[in-house]
Amino acid sequence: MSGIDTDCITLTRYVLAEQKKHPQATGDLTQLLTALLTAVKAVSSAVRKAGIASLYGISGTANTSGDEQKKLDVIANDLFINMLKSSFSTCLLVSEENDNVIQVETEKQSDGLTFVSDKGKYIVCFDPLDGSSNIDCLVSIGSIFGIYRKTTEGPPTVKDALQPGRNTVAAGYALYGSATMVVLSVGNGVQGFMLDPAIGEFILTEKNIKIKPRGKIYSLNEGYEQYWDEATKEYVKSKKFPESGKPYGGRYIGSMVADVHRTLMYGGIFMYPATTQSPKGKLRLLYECNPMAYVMEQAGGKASTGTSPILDLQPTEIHQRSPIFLGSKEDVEDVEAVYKKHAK
Ligand code: P6P
Repeated sequence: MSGIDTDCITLTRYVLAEQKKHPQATGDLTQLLTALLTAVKAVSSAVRKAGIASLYGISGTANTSGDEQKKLDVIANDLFINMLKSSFSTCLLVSEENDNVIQVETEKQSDGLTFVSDKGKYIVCFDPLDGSSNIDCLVSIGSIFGIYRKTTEGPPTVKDALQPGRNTVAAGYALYGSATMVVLSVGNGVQGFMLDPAIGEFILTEKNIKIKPRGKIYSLNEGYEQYWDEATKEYVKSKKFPESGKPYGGRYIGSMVADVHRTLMYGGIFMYPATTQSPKGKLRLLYECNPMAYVMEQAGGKASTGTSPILDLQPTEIHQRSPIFLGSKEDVEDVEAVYKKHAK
């Protein structure tokens, strides 16, 4: 039968092969990613049948940001937490949906058969369903994750989650769009895996993704122009009214994973700057900005606050926000040059 790749590279095969490059590797990261992918597959299934299963609508509970939680938000969060907790590879979790860190304790379940342990060495920061305000209009949404190694002795504390993005061990996102795709970096470039629902496996379809050094698209919410700082106003104006050449195209979906994925694949720049309404920006450092910044740098791009690399920021609070400009290296450097000029 034509069309069947009998030797396709699944995400599991890719991660195992990467693990074998590190003799000291114990397989815990592979185990963690396998558990995380199970959660992604289950979220993908829930997102796809949301209309049928009438999973739309408000669940009636609110998260850290005060956003109304949609039912899919709650399902996605529970899936990520339960799969990661029971993977025996995590000790601490940070979720956009939970006010505080989630300790992975040692506990024996009543059935005596299953238990979770805080002996895992990884910390996972995740947004289980980002862009959920777009659920009811079927715009693409996604899950974002960043994985760190616990570097301290003793029981895990919130300080173990407050690591700079530079310490990332692996990061990526799942995009629930016309298909479900996982984009992942384990520190050796960026790979894209498409979910084949027929076999429930993620298949390598985009090898060694590299972002163009310069693009032709800028992406931000122009409705907030009156709230931008002068540097952002000057930069965006220069894209729309260039001194020479054609203007950039404007694209903005309002779903970070979709906007970032388009930027990665087509080039250009995605921006969520600080505004007078959101002085620290809107997007969260630990589970939105850092994972996306890591993927962008691994793909040859850049991610900046406008004045410094996102990955160099030292977090002080698990839900802290950061301004972010990410994408093609030369486009981000243009923004930094404008900020530098305005700093004088
Ligand atoms: P705004 C979605 O609610 C989200 O968290 C990101 O996915 C997206 O990039 C951003 O907020 C959109 O925010 O203020 O433009 O609606």
